[in-house]
Amino acid sequence: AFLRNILNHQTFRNGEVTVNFIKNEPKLFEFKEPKNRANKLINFLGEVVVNGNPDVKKVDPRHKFTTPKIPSFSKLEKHPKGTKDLLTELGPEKFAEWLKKEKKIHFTDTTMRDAHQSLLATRMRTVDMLKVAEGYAKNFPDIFSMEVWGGATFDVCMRFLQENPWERLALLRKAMPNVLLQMLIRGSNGVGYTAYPDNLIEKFVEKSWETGVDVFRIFDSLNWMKSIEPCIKHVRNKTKGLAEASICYTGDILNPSKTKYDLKYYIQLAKDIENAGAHILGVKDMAGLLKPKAAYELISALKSEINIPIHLHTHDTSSIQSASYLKAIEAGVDVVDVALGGLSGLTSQPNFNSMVEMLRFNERENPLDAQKLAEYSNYWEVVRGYYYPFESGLKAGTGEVYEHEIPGGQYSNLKGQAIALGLEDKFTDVTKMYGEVNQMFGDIIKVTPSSKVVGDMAQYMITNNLTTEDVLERGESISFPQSVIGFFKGDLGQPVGGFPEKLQKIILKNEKPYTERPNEHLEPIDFEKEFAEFKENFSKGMGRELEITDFLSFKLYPKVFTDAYNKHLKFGNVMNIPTKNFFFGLEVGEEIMVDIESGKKVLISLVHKTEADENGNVTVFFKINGQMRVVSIKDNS
Ligand code: 3PY
Ligand code: ZN
Repeated sequence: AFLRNILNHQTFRNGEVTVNFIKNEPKLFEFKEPKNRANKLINFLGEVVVNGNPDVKKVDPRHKFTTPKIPSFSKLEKHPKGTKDLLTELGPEKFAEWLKKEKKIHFTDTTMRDAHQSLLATRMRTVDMLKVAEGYAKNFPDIFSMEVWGGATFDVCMRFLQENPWERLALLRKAMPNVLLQMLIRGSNGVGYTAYPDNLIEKFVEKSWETGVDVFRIFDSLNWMKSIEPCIKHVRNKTKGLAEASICYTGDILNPSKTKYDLKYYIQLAKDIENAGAHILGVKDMAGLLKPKAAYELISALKSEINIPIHLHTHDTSSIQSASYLKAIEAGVDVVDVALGGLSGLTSQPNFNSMVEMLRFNERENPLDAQKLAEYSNYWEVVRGYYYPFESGLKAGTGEVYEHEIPGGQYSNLKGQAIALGLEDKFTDVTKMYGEVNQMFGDIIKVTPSSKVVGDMAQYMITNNLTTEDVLERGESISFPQSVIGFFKGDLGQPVGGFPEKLQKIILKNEKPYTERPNEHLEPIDFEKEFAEFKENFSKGMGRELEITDFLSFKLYPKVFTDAYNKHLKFGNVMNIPTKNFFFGLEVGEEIMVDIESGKKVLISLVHKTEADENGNVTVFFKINGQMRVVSIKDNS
């Protein structure tokens, strides 16, 4: 074991061994760790075998799992030069100029972020991404970017998947060093649901860049420049990446009776974004409301009014968004967001494979290899089967989205929440109420976190049998959800046109609202002091040194991080357990191979489990590398 530790040590592998190497490296004498890690793994697997994964609410015993086929690629060949190399060579300004001059349409692949956020409640695990990431980057170096991080992934990684989001990013960076990696950041709300101190967001941006993010898609959930602008500055000052600040599209610019968000409004916002220093303009159609003709008019107008390239994002909830892309492409949009077939459509992005074909022999064709793309789409389609408990159940596109305007990324979550609250039968009522609440709130931009406020209120009203009139007439006696109170106080910033005053008074009761940036009320973080305290409090560690990125995770999500930390102490690193076994456990006789540290695998099989004894304990027999191990698990049923 000692020899193996030496051989595996980076210093040794780099050929930098000096006489003091062994003396200075106490870790070389740590042999027990792998055994310990394997034991922790069977604690986790034993729990799932006996009680199920707490995140899986319903198991379908008839569900058939199939094994995905990983498209071939050469491990030995280097990654071909791609967009990341071009960014390094040109720097962000020149890169943006290059992009604007490109004739062919460019694509962002959202499969590893928004697609599964919108179809599978963000549950996609890193192992499933890593199986194809390297090959994909080698096969498609021309892709504009891979959206792999941010949005809800940060929270869900820790809360439900027991993964470290920073580790995911670092691993994807390593597997895809040649293409741009993209994240979604909610302006001053970072990757959370509330405002954070400015210096926390600044450090977060800096560390995201260092770990692997190149393109920062920045937005604010109320299109409030005061929240977008500082974030653009952080990207410009702390990274060499691209600041892609976005307008969030809502309503319908073609509808003459919807005057709040008209073409003029969007053009002014786009100009403000350009003037604030963005390298790229994002047009973020989070609910998929941008109809084809509107897309043509909006993109044409933006193209003539601003000088930076334009990147369009939509969700195919209505199922007509590929038509909008076609019109936007005709109007000169530079990049569009798509998801590989198997994880595309409905609340996700339009189908990448079909988009490529739609534009075949078009003057803006991007000549990607359809055969190879199909192999990746098939991979994801099969992998998707492992995540069936998280499917939203939406079977067809819906025109109702133009009424309720629920963002694609929220739809599957809202459905899950409705089920948890026993409101499954009333889901249509919830979506209807969502639209009503939006009107009551003054027709606001709805995207995380403002969309969560509208969703919380809609569910609250349905659960308590309340109508809009009830709220307006006897709201004084109603105690509203915390997120709604915070919103009306000003915690998410200021909506376009301000708050409806009467409702604001009803909801806030005696609390006073404010109109400054919420961040101005927040104390800056003292990194040196607080990081030291953090290291002390979490001293049992993760089997490694705690890093500043762990501290950032803690500051963004204190409770979620603490829970994840405690689970880590008990179960160790569960990220490499195959997805089927992570969610559904093992069957008797089933044998799996799990990576417990880079390159070191253990073979685990389930031999037998007993009935629960009189104390409710089940004894589970595993074999680890052929050796019998036993765990006792309390049956919670
Ligand atoms: C997020 O903020 O997570 C979104 O995807 C918004 O559309
Ligand atoms: Zn989206």
